[in-house]
Amino acid sequence: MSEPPILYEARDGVATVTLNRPEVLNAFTPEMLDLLHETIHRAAEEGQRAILLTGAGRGFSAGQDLASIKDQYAEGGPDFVSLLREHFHPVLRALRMVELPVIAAVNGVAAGAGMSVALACDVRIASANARFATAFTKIGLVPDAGMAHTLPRLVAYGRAGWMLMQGEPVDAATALSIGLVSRVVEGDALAAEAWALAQQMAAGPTRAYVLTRQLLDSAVSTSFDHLLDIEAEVQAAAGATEDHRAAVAAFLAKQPPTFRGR
Ligand code: LHQ
Repeated sequence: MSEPPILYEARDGVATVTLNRPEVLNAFTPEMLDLLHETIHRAAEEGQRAILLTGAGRGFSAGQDLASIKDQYAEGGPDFVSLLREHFHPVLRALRMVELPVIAAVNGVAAGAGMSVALACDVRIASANARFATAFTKIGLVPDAGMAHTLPRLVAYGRAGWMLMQGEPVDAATALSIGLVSRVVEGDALAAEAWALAQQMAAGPTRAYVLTRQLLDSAVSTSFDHLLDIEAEVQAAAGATEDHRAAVAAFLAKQPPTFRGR
C-alpha cells in the first residue's frame, strides 16, 4: 500500500504534520491538500498545543503538482478557481485560524504555493539548505495561496515585488537576513531544533500566541487609532485566560509559570 501524502504524529502536545510526496518534492494534489486541511483541524480537536509542519525528503513543498494537471491544458486548462477555492484556500484559512501556534520547519526547497504555505505559518525555522522560490511568474502565474498578502508583510513591499517578479530562489542565509525565517539550522539538526522550538511553544501561553496572530493580522491592515480599539478587546480575551492569571501569580510568587493553553 502506498504511503499517505500527509503524515501525522502527536506527542507531548506537538502535532507533527509531514508533507509526504518526497519523489516530487511534496508537490500538492487536491487529495493531499484536503488531507492537510483535515489534519490541521484534527490537531486542534485532539487538544494538541502546537503544530509542527515539515516536508519528507529533501524538499518542503514545490507547490502545485504541475504533472497532475498537465492533461487539463489540452482540455481548456485547469480550473484555477476551484483548485484554489476548494483545495488550497481551506488549508490556508485553517493555518491562519487554527487555535494553535503553527511552526514551519522548512527542510529544503519551498516553491510556489509550497512557499505560500510556509509563509502562512506563525514562525519559520529552516535548514541551511532551504530555498524559497516564489516561482509563480516563472510559469506565467500570479502569486496565490495568500502570498501576495504574507510576503510584503514579512519582507516589505519593494523586496516582495522583486522576489515575485524575478522568481529567483532566495537561500536560507538571505531568508534569515530579510526576515523570511527566524532561525537557520546547520547540517541535519533541523528536526531536533524544530522539535525543541515546537515543544517550547506548546508549553507556552498558546491562547495568547493565537490572539497575538489575530492582533498582528489586524494591525497591518488598519490605522493606529483603530488598532488601539482592537487591542483592548483582544487583550481582554488574553487577560481572561487562566494562563495569564497563573503567570501573574507565579511572577508575584517568584516562581516559573506553567501554561495550559486556556
Ligand atoms: C515536481 C514539481 C511540481 C510536479 C518538482 N510538480 N513535479 C498553480 C497552478 C494551479 C492552481 C493553483 O496554484 C498554483 C500555485 C503554484 O504552486 S504555481 C508553482 C508550481 N511550482 C513550480 O513551478 C515549481 C516547479 N519546480 C521547480 O521549479 C523545481 O523542481 C524546484 C526549484 C522546486 C526544485 O528544483 P530541483 O531541486 O532541481 O529539483 P527537480 O526540479 O529535479 O525536482 C525533483 C523532482 O520533483 C522532479 O521529478 P523527477 O521525476 O525528474 O525526479 C520534478 O519534476 C519533480 N517536481 N516540482 N511542482
